[in-house]
Order: sequence, then structure tokens, then C-alpha cells
Amino acid sequence: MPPHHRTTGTTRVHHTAVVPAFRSTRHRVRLAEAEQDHTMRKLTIAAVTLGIAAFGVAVPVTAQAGTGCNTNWNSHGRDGNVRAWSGTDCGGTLLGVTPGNDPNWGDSAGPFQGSDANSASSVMNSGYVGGKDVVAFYYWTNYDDTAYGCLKPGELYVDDLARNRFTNNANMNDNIMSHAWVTASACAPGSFIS
Ligand SMILES: [Ca+2]
Ligand SMILES: [Ca+2]
Repeated sequence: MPPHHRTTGTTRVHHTAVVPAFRSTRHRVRLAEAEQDHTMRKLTIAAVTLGIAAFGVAVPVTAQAGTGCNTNWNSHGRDGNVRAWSGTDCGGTLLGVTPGNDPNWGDSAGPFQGSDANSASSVMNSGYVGGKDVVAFYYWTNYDDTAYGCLKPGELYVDDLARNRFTNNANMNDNIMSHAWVTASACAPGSFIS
């Protein structure tokens, strides 16, 4: 028997006083339940939102590990080469692939030619580790060391060169004219790109 029926003997006034109080309690319980449901929904929504936010954040954070460069890396792994692309995230045109050097990305010889100069927006170092395993990218031709940026093999790749500057402070995007394999010790502190 519901508790409000255990009012036998009490006055009508008391009874009517108890019932609204009881209803009120039930109502509060329902409200509390509804509130809990609502809270749960909000938590669920918050979790979903957080998930989306985390995903959204994860992309830029691992943008250095962009999907294009990541996919390209996985297709060959460490194969002894340096690569450069006209677009960001190892996209656009693959300008060149080589285990060697090229003193002029704008001439008609070697792995990089013609319009390859001043065009690269992403680069990859999948060279073998040890010795001259760092790729120095130069602002000028002929490995002019007044302006360069060094990419370590452990960095794997730079998916957007616009984040980096040569040692002369020029932005590296669409500005590389030559490259050479060098030792890490040949690169100045602060010249490493990522
Ligand atoms: Ca470009
Ligand atoms: Ca060349």
C-alpha cells in the first residue's frame, strides 16, 4: 500500500497537506531522474563533442604526421632516399626521389630539374641512419651554406615547409634550390626543421 494511504486517522487537512507533499516528493524524484537523464545526455554529448574536439585537435598535432606523408612513408619506409613534393603533406607533384645530392633543382640535370626549384612544400628523409644521414636543403644553388634547413632521418618528413625558416630567416616554402646529405654535426643548432 502506498504510504499516503497510511493517513487513516489524520484529519483531512493533514491528509491534504500530506498528499501534495508526497506528490511533490515524487515530482522531485522524477525531476531528479530527469535531471540525471539530462546530465547523462549532456555527459554523452560532452564525450562525443570531446571526441570530435580531440579528433580535430589530433589532426593538427599529428599534422606533422599528416595522412598523405604518413601513407607515403608506409609505402616504402626507410629506403635511403630524400623526396620532395610541390604540395603540402607529400601531395601535389613528386618533384624528385634520390639517394644523392643535387646542386641545382632548377637546371636540366639530376633528380630535380626545371620548375622543381622554389616549388617544394613538403619533404621527406627516409635515408639510412648513420653518417651523412641528414638532408640539408638550401635557399640557393650549389649548397650555399649561408641559408639552409636540416632534416634529420628521425624526423621522417616535414608536411608543410611553411612552418620552417632557413638559417637566413627566409620561409622554406617554395624556396629550396639545392640539397645535400650531411652529418648532423654539419648543421648549426636551430637549423633543424620539423
Ligand atoms: Ca609548393
Ligand atoms: Ca638538378
